[in-house]
Amino acid sequence: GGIALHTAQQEKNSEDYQEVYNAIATKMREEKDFDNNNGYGPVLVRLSWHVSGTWDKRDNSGGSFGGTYRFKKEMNDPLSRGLQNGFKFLESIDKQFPWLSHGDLFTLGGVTAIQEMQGPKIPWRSGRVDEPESMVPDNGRLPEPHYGADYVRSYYERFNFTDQEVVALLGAHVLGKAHLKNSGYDGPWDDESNIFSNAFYDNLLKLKWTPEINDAGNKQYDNKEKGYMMLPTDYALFQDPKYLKYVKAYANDQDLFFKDFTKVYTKLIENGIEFPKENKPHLFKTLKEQGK
Ligand code: ZEM
Repeated sequence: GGIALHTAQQEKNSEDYQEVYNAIATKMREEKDFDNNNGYGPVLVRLSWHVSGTWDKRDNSGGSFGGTYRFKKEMNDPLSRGLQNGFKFLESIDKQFPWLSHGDLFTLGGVTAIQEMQGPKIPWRSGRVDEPESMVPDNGRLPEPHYGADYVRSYYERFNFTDQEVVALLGAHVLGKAHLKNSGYDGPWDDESNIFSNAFYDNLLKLKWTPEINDAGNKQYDNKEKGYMMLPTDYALFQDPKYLKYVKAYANDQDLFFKDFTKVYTKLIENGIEFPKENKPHLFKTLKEQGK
């Protein structure tokens, strides 16, 4: 993490960033058949989370600031398998906008993907600055899917996230799917895997989940009828009464979910960064809102 410096990028305004947004959104549209028609939205959201999820509050190391995911050690973290697809997708955007830092590119990718998949508006600030390879955090800072509520709660302690914030953030697991080859888990969380909604909570609450051992030998929770799955860390939100309270609230109220998700996701992608006061958040229009 660090303090945003005065760079050439500092001269850019909302219109410049809207242009980057539009380039990402247009490319998403052009390549919408990726991963069995999920498109690149889900993998871009996961990428924005993994580049931010290395942050450690104790020494303000890691996080989205330095854009260090671009270096091999971070990119090859076994827990980030599959995210190289998101990185490759963003390479042409990186070339088109050479003034944009990598941390800003990765986080703006997530914001664009969420909004284009009908999610909430995420106010986004620029100002991350590329840091050198020596700043790449060691692997091991991302969470594993195999465990229950105690693990999830203590993991997110590192970000100071409350139970409510953890439940709100994990609603992103309505998007995309688990790929056996990437993670040793298999299947989608919903059939509308490229629409951002509160369906994750609804499915978790209302469907019947059966623990099963998958083809990689990992325990996951399956709903045979729909063909959906839950990771052990997802199912933990149903098992733990303190988490369950928020699962119910978000299943009942999509506006509340959108509001709380926006807050915690913004916190996630800004963790450890001191933005200069003049760096006001930008609010982007979707392609649709622009009539494009
Ligand atoms: Zn995920 N996630 N995640 N996640 N995630 C997967 C996929 C996706 C965990 C996890 O182990 C996994 C958050 C938190 C946590 C997304 C977004 C966010 C997969 C499947 C696993 C195993 C990967 C694969 O096989 O390709 C764990 C343990 C988490 C915390 C406890 C948070 C927070 C997210 C965003 C805010 C998304 C969008 C996907 C789908 C990716 C895709 O390629 O379809």
